Amino acid sequence: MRQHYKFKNIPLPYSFDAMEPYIDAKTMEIHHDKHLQSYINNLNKTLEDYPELHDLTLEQLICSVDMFPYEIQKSIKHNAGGVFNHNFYFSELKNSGSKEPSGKLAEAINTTFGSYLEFVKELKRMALSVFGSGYVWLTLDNDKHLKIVKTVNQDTPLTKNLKPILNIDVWEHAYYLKHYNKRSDYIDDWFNIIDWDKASQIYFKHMLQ
Ligand code: MN3
Repeated sequence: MRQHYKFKNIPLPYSFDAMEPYIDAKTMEIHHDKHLQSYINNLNKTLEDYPELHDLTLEQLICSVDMFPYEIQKSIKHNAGGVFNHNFYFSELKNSGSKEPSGKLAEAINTTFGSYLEFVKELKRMALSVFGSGYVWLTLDNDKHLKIVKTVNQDTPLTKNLKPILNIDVWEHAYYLKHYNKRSDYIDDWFNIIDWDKASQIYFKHMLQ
């Protein structure tokens, strides 16, 4: 995630069918190779004529967007957000790990939400309540408390001073081929393929800071 211009589409660390039967191979392929690719292309195109922005990372682009020339603000917000959000989503999918969090993150989830099942319920409720397109995130706030938030379109929690730990893409393109309009089924399936080890590492890193 330390890339800067010119951004490239990082190949997935698993095959397109790795998340079967929870997410189908075709969805993974189109999601990564077409949807994410177009955010990358659009971001690179927007930045092309602004060499002063070429050393900035995605996070820096997202958090400093208000200081950029007005004519590119909207495109950077949308496309840098699109790249960041998708990278985050794809990097925390795993079909062979533990199905529930463990260690310090599990303790924090239990303390904050009551239990893992209550956490699942709350995250699902939030994910179903995203009107239109967006994401739901497990984040860490400034007081190092876990917080579930939703973002619309390609907004990110970074601009709200929240540190992302986990996200689910609830844009229709993330599930429509398999789950049709049933977002609820997609969310249930997604809970089977969360890379909890990765989420724990990120949580631990932020807690140490
Ligand atoms: Mn998507």
